[in-house]
Amino acid sequence: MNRRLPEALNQCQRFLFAVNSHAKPAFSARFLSTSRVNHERQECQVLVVGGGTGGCAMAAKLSSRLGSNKVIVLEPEEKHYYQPMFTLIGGGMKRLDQSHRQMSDVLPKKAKWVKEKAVEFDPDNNTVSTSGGKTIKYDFLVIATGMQLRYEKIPGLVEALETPDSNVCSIYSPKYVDHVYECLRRTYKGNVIFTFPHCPIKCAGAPQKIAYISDHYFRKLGRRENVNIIYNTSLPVIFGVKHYADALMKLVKRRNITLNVSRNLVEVRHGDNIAVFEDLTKPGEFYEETYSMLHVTPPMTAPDVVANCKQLVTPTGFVDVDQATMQHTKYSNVFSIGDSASSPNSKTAAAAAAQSPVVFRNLMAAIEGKNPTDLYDGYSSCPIVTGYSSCILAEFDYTLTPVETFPVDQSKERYSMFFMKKELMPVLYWKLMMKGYWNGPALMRKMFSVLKFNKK
Ligand code: UQ1
Repeated sequence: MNRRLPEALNQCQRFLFAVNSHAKPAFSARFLSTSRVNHERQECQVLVVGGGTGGCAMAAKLSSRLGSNKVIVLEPEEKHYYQPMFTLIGGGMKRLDQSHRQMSDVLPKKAKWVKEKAVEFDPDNNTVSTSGGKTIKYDFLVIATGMQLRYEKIPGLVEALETPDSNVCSIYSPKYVDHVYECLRRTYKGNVIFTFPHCPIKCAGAPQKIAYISDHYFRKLGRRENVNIIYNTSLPVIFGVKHYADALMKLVKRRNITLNVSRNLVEVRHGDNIAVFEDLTKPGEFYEETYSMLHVTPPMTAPDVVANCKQLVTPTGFVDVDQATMQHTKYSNVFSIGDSASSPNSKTAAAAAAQSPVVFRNLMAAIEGKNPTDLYDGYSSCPIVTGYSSCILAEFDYTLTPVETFPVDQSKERYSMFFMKKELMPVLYWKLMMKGYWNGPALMRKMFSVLKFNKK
């Protein structure tokens, strides 16, 4: 009887929630349709769509140069998350509340914040319409919407993630990241599986970072003997840059992590603790693996609002920009920065940092009627955290050759790089990048090489 009581209460709660969540939209929709829709028209010199990493950095640079009320930022969220902290939260090294700030504190004061969603782009008329019924007319547009997490594309996954005792977790969403450490804490044996989906994702190093952190966690607590760590990636290799892939292959072997390439998660049956994978080298061939813990990296796409505007995007739905200038290939008054752009760089905050001065200078040139001349080389960086005190700092460009900042071999695991990732990067992000003062480490790299610290 006693054991059934919480379940009954839970069901009762769920019923009340269902009643509430059905009642509310119907109620507010009635009011929306009469009095709350706003058909206001607004104008600005530059419209930045998205208040994430790229959007905030661009808004800071542009509003500081152009002055007050020239820039509008369109962003519906109340909170701005520093997403690079999510792997550390998963490992219990940081708390979720340390990863965010109020959007109003992060966006520059000289820009106007419209706290609404973009619902339609019309680049032929230089307008964007919003969820609150506004039409914003711009001279120049910066698209910085980021990517959309698509957990729902894997049958059974959302249900599993939302069932508290399912041991299925994911660092990628602020909604689920807290549960990762909880899953680690209650796992003592069995298969602990990590996945990487069959599509481009943001921070492609993160799915393996959390695997390495978990491996270290189980070792520290003496549970590793009874736990199999399995890293299943849809990619054909562990990492796209050979210099780091070689180091990671050694690490995986040394730490007895099972690496399966070309394996794509297609279903989660959380009632039976079964994950279903497709072998991408033999399409149509599926196999089941039981797990005691499953960490999922969701499929990701460009946001629907971007992908739906066919004139703006490539066939995969990303904003069709020149990969060097970041200017749109057809609309010269449109630029994109960060994860929403089609440029084939690895999608990270470091990439957005390196793109930001390029987009800024090229947009300023466009305002003056000139051609863009500043070029982005595809720089991206991925601090691959390999445990509770070590990190490999991968840095590379479009050619997938390492472009390392520091005068040491960065493919080696180091505490210094871990300290930089955990303690220095968040400060750099909030204090410099969000104010428009961080353009990536290119200058630092040049300084080290001029000082003859260059290892080559
Ligand atoms: C970086 O520029 C950046 O963007 C702010 C990150 O994201 C948080 C990073 O993790 C890294 C490593 C860089 C590159 C910076 C240096 C000093 C190598």
